[in-house]
Amino acid sequence: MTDQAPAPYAGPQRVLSGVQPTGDLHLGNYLGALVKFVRLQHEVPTFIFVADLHAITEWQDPARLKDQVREITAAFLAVGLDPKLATIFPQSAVPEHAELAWVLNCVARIGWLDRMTQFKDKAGKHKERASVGLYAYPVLQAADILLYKATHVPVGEDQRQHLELTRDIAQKFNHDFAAPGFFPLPDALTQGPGARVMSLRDGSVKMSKSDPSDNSRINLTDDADAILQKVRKARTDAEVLPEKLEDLAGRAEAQNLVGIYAALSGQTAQQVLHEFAGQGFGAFKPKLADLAVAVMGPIGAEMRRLLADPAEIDRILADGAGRARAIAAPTMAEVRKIVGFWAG
Ligand code: AQP
Repeated sequence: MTDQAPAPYAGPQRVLSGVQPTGDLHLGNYLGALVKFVRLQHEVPTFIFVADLHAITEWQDPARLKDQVREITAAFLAVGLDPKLATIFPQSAVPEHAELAWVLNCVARIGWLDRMTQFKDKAGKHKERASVGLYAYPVLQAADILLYKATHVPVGEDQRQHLELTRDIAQKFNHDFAAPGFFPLPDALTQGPGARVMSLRDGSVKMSKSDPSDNSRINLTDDADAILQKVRKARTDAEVLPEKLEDLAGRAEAQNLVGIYAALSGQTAQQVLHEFAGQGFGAFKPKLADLAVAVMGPIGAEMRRLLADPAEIDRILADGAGRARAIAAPTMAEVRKIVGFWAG
């Protein structure tokens, strides 16, 4: 044993992220993840997948799942992902994700998974009835990332804990199998004004596809009328907007709406307050609704146009799956050798 630091990862930079096909994408997914994908595709080789393996950790109608994958792909394209720049693929088309997840299940410790707050939130009071897959979800996520030796993972703030787990798993694999620097320790890219968009009905919980109230979120497919109604009904308080950001403390709903306005307009929250200080929500909400319609409206329209040609979406996904597998298969072959598998 030496006390030298292990060799750092020396491979190329790669970006990877995924989105589950579990329902309509919303403003939180858009600001927390999708806009970052679009920016990064110009800077670093970028892999974006539709996470159908993750989706079935909770029940999905098999007759709908392929269409759900197409809908998420249409959203990727509509926000500006370019399949020539980014590799866009369905997770289940690359079987190495599940294979690496098994190996990493044997690296991750139960104590580590027991600390994952997303499992606690999703399983609720009846965790004994949750699927084993839901519990092991963060290990599959580690496999998704490490299969491509991704160095940067753009995600919303809610995923930060899972990314820390991925780093722990990578470090333990590299150490236990005496493969220093084999897997990178990826960085979560969570920064940005839309890193944590909250529900429009309750500023203490995140905006989510699975929230039973459709009024809690703005969907990418909402038309102008639906967006106007949802913003109008958004929960707020009776006070006016303050001049200074620190004076928003303790006003979760107000903070959320100001944050959304800032993210959609490309300003800081402080700049937004500068513009609206002294005004109440009666004045602020219509401005926010107009801005949301201006940004989201064209995305929904483009999604509808793309979904009218599912064959083209399928072609993009098949092409992406081939390109993804060209990276994934050699990594998995190396893992088999490192672990000492018979079929190595
Ligand atoms: N409210 C949010 N604010 C910012 N980012 C968010 N993300 C999700 N909600 C917010 C980010 O969107 C990406 C895709 O998420 P996902 O669909 O794979 O899973 P999720 O995080 O579980 O999203 P939802 O909407 O809450 O789905 P359900 O309800 O099915 O669990 C991720 O980068 C996520 O951080």
